[in-house]
Amino acid sequence: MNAAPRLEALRKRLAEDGGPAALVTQTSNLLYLTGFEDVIDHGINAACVVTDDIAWFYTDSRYVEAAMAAAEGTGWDVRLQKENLYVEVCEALQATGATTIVMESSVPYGRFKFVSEQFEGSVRVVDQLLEEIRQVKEVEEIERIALAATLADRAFDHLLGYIVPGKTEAEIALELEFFMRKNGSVGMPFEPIVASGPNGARPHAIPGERPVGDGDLIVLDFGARVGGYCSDMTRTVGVGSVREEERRLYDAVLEANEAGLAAVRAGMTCFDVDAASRAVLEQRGLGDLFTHGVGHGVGLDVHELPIVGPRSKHSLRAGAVITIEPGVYVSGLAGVRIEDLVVVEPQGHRRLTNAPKDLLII
Ligand SMILES: [Mn+2]
Repeated sequence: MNAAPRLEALRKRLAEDGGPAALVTQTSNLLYLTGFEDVIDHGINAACVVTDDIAWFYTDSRYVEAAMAAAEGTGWDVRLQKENLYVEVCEALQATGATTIVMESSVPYGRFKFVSEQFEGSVRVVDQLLEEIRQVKEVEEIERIALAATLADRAFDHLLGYIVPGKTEAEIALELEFFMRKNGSVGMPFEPIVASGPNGARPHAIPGERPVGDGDLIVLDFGARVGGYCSDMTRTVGVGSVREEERRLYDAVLEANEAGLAAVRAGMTCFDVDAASRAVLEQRGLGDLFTHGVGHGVGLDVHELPIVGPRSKHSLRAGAVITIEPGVYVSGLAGVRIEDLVVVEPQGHRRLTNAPKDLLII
């Protein structure tokens, strides 16, 4: 992907901030800023240094050859870290006359402290240094997220033929992962959630040895990663004879999901999208059982901006990719969550998750 416009967007942001040098070290930000897809993994030791006229990519000997190849023709100057990355970055920046460094606010404190001690000038953190820019996706980014979403849809369809009473949550989670990785997911954006029966009442339950059985609802929350981009979806299915009480919960959550989706369009506040979905559950007296926000942005990270929740200050922008995922959680009994991934458009949204949403009974 051509990442040059992203570098320019960061430079514009720095100019508005008085022209500090940016020192970027968080993995998904490095990936976004450089577009070095076949170089940057989650274990990489690397940093980008950006000013008006500098674009340095520092990394160590394990990555440098791949980085040089990726950087060809991009304007990035790849620099080999010899001993200590941050000592070398600070010395090089010092030599350019730079007086201020900004880092991501998500940087580990130890790293921030070390850079602050090394650099003879001011070092500060900036909220959403790149995350703000990352909200609005380029066409090619949306294409990749859509591919990841389609792969997850296929995995769900596959599971419908795999799940039978007696399979454990852990087996189902493994089958999900196996299917997605076999069909093109590079790793997993997050550990799949398979939460059956009362375990479903824990929104982020860890799949365990519980076998699924008659009367259970099973919450399946998972995603794939294609071309570096994540997808995220949730479906809740029933096993055998699902009771009336659980069916009512399901119908309410489905209606809340549809109400949330109907509220999505560019310019809408995230608060209002959350409220539109939440109101459905509140009207049914289930508001207290919905214990999280309605959704979040998805991209290189599975959770990114904007946050779609009751305290959110964000507004939806065209080209943002978000989830709509209301749920209800009844302690000791069951959980229901239905999550779709959508692209925000000027007049509405485009769904990237297309798996069926009627209550499917296995
Ligand atoms: Mn999600």
